[in-house]
Order: sequence, then C-alpha cells, then structure tokens
Amino acid sequence: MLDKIKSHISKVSSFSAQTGEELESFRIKYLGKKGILADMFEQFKNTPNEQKKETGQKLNNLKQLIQEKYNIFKTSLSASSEKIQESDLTKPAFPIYSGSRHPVSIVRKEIIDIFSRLGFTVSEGPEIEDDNHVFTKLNFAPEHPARDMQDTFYIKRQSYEDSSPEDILLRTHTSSVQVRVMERQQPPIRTISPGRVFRNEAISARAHCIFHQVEGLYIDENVSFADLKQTLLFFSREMFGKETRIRLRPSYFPFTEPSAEMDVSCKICGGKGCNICKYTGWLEILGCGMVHPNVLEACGIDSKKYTGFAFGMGIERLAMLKYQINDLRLYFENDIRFLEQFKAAF
Ligand code: 2U9
Repeated sequence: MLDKIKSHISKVSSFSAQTGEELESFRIKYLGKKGILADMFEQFKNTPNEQKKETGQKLNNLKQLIQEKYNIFKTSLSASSEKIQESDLTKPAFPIYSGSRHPVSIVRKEIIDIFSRLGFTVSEGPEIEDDNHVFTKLNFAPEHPARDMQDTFYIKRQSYEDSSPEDILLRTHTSSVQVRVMERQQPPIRTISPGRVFRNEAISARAHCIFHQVEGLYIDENVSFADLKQTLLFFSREMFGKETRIRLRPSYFPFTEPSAEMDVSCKICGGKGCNICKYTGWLEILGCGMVHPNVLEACGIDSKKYTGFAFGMGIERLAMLKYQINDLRLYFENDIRFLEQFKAAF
C-alpha cells in the first residue's frame, strides 16, 4: 500500500494538463467515484492496525496533492480560455465614463485660489455648533430674529455633565469658524472659511435650507476700509475679468460696523443693462464690513490695538451668475443632465 501511494505521488507531481479534456480524465481517474483514491480508501480499511497511522497520513497527503493539482490546472485553463475571448480586437471598447466637478466645487476652488494668492489661509470648523459661536460672540442681540426657531435649525441635546438642555444648532454662517480662529490665535489673522451652512427656509428656486458660503477675515494693526475695498476689487477682477468694476452700498450686520453690500458690474452686458442684471448693470455678490469691536473683544482680541475687515458670499449665488443657473434646486438634485454640463470646466 505504501509503495502504491509513493508511486502515485510521483505520477501526480509530474502531471500537467494542456487541455480541459486532459484535466477531466485526470479528475475521473483519481477523484471519480470508482477512481484510484476511492479504491485506495476502500483498501485502507484492511490495513493492519500498526500500519494505519502512517498509511493514513500518506494517503491524506496524496489526496491533498491530487486536489491541489486539479485546482491549479482548472483555474489556469479557465483564465486562458477567457484571455482568448478577450483578445478579440474587433470587439467594441468599453465606454469610459468620466465624471465632472460640481459647479459649487468649481467656484469654491476658484475663490480659495484667488484669496490664497493674497496670503489667506483656509480654516474649517464644525457644522454642528453652539449659540455662543454662531450668535453671541458675533454681537447678535439676545432677541435677534436670526436666533428664532423659524430661521435656525436647533438640535435638542442634553448635557453629558448635568443633563440640562444645551444650545446646539446647525451653523447659519461660517463666521463661527472665524470666531474659533480668533479665540485661539492673536493677529495678524488672514483667513477664509468655506463650508456648508443651514437655514430653516422653505425650498424654492431662490432659497434652500442648505447652501455653501465663503467668509473672509483680516485682522491686524491699522487695517482700514480702504484695505477691504482694494482686496474685494482684486477678488472681483480675478473672478469676473479685469474690466470688472465694483460698488459698495451701505448695509447692516450685527458683526460689522460699518457694513456694506457689494455689487460687480454685469459681465453679460458690460453694465449697459440686460435681463440677468434686471437692467441695472449691477449684480450683488457679497456682504462685508469692518469687524465690530464687540466681536473682537468677545474673542479675546484688543479692539484698541487691532482692527479688521470681514466679508461673506454665497457660493451657489456666484455659480448661478457665472453659469446662468436659474434654479437653486438643481444644485442638490444630482440630475446627470445638469452635472454633465460642467465637464469642460476643470
Ligand atoms: C467674523 C466677523 C464678521 C462676515 C460677513 C457678510 C458680511 C455677509 C452674507 C452674504 C450672503 C452671507 O451667504 S450669505 O447669505 N454675508 O453679508 N458676512 S460680513 O463677517 C464676519 C465674519 C467673521 C468673526
């Protein structure tokens, strides 16, 4: 018996199959119901007890070897038959579907690139915030309507320490990120914060409960309104072309004083008037102002020594003007026919 096993081990070791048929006869010969292995296991029953251990081990080795041989040739023969099919050079190629960047990502990158060239860093922070960073430190009065549940999404959560309710909410602007920068860093500060913001609004062509902003902050000694104007003029010319003009209209925000809204000359009509700019020649693109001294003090910055400017813009709105998109909902629907139109833009 042991000799027989030895001779089969050497035969199986040197076996190779060139075709599926050869492999199949190998399988029938060794692994079939009436094959060599079945026969030998039958004979094994009559092996004297003192030889059973050694014979059993050798027989199992043979069985394992046969199975491995069979598996190796089965995989290699089926792979090579697939290869033959694949190498049909007349077959049409698989189409390569390339994606495109979302218009919000394209415009966000453009804004970041422009301000990076002026030395602004990019800062990020949490979307789930507290009242302090979104409202209180930004000089919002306790009864300011923006704090209202009708404008802001609140999250009910209990404090881990004493189970009291906490003022957790979704940020309504990314100014909260800049409050966090000021808390941990003294001037000079020159940073922009792009990110998602959330407002409790009914969804329509012109409003959405989620949108993207970029806010900017520049704080140092002797920063003036003239610095703000020059920075925003540079930004507008880089973004909309070097012929672009800007104008500032007085406005009000709790966190800046004085405050302004900024328009750029309409690129479509060059300022002459068209239906995009509603025949005014101007397009409103951002809000800005000098950081309120109360905000500086609330964040641990000496308002006698330092001044600063800030600005904020909605990315969807900028992309709407750039690509003449007339409905905000298109940004969030992921309709491939909308998204594919931005393939050409980097
Ligand atoms: C700090 C202090 C002040 C950021 C500013 C605006 C004016 C503004 C809106 C434009 C359209 C938001 O997306 S929008 O709805 N923003 O008008 N934002 S000044 O002021 C800051 C920022 C950070 C610490």
